[in-house]
Amino acid sequence: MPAPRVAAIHDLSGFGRCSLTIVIPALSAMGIQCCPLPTAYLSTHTGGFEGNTFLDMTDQMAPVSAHWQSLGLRFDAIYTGFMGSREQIALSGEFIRAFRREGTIAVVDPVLGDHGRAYRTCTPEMCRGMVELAELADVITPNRTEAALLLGADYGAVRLDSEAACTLWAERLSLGGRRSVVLTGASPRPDRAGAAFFDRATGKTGLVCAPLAPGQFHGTGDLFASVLTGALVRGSSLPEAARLAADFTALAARRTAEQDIPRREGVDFEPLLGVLGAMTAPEERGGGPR
Ligand code: PXL
Repeated sequence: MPAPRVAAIHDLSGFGRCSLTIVIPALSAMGIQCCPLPTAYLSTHTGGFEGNTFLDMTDQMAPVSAHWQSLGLRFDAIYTGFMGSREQIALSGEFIRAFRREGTIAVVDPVLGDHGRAYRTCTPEMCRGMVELAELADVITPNRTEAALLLGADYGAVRLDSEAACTLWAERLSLGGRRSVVLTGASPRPDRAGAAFFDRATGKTGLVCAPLAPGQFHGTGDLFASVLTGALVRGSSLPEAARLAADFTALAARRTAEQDIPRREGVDFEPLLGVLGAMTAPEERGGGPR
């Protein structure tokens, strides 16, 4: 049975752990072939490092897509993340339209900001573009800041401090039930962290939580969305996938908190990749003809 295959449209940041340096190892550990389409190469991510380089790779995106189409490649999922420009967001939308088939899962992680603020690279125009890209998604994985930006809501209004509030915001992000939502940063109790979900397949909402690790680490959002994507591709339901993503992200955050490393170096997850493989459910859907 061939490994399931995911096209991953994210940036490659050399140091600091985020996007492809998390997406590729996490999906590989889950037994999934990851085909990266890098949107940009940066020396480091933009959170906590000054003077990072930024090589824009927008002009590669359409030729890569055309080549993959000429090869007749099929993907079980298309998974998008951090975007470097408005044009990249539009090209990612074209990629989804070109490669989407029956059963393809489009996961859009609308990477726009954190802690109530848009990332310094993210312009209002890019936010508008991300709203449009997210309309093509089967599943979106915003954090609280991104939820506010997607909905045009005030950050302070998006309160995730009770189960009812968390699931209400998840449902509000579903475009009237047309897409599934996994909203991270849910904190129904001060000692718990997790995600609220709206599952398009069942119309149900719910919450998955794990013990809160001390501190917050760069890349945990990318790790969560990668594990969620991997589990969905392997046939898990949305609640099961959210559960695995919450559990593994909490484990990685706990391990990171135990290490004496600067916060900007990100989530210290690599020694846990074997554990992620062991936690991953056996493939239910099978590879089959793509
Ligand atoms: O983790 C999100 C992310 C991805 N890629 C780059 C980033 C960030 C967050 O800061 O800077 C380049």
